[in-house]
Amino acid sequence: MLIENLAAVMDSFPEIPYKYFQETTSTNDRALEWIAAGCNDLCLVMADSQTHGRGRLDRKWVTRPGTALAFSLIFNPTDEERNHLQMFSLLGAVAVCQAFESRFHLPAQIKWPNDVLVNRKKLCGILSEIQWNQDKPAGVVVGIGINVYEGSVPRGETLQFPATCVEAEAGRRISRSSILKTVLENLLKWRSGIGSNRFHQYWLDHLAFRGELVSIETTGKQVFNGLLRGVAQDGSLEIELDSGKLTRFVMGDVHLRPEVNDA
Ligand code: BT5
Repeated sequence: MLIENLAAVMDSFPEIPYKYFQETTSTNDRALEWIAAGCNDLCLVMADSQTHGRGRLDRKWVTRPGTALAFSLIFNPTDEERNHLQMFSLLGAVAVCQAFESRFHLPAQIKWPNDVLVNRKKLCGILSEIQWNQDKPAGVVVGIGINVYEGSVPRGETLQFPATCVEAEAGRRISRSSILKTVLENLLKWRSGIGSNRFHQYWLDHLAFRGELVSIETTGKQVFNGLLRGVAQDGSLEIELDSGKLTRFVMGDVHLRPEVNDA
């Protein structure tokens, strides 16, 4: 199924050439190939469904036909942006969060590092990847998956975190095309603010679980418990460990500790 009104949406962004796939392995795969073949700043790959959608650490991301948004926007980073490439995935989270909050009036929050939650359930995941040309970044891909309609939330799979979709949270159907349009507008709008105080403040103000007791599992499978204090300007997560020591994490998965938060 073609995303409803896709051509009309993309007419609003004449500067963004795009490729649309009914089904593909992963829009990030197609985007990385497009960079390798040569493409300009701001090119978009979209798919109705993905057979090998992926999350961080090669985890699986499910995109069911006719229900969700899966797209990857390619950035050709400027010299200035090359200094903070890791911030591009945060750009995606800020753009999606603001789309849901301002345009669709949903209480969206950002779960570090880059999930978007509504009512504490995951509605969007973001995977940013870089295509290198020798030691220079040839392009950055910001891949965004959003559960839109009923049926988009994976069933019968073990999810790492409770999940939801826009239709369930809004209590009405909001079209994929209007979400896509608002997110693209926000991505373009926030790009120049990457790394700025305003960007950092938005991120802090919308940080899920701030001031709550959490555990963080690092990529080395070590688990740390503490109070989630905030995020630093460079995007690292600040946790006051149970020992009292304020520690910054650059990678990992955060979970609430209901057993202590509910106590
Ligand atoms: C993410 O990883 O959440 C990043 C997902 C990025 C998906 C987009 S879609 C467009 C582009 N093309 C791609 O191939 N990827 C990007 P992570 O934080 O590692 O979370 C992955 C975990 O989310 C999985 O292990 C599942 O538990 C869960 N999950 C999978 N599909 C889901 C869905 N549709 N909704 C909610 N949770 C899901």
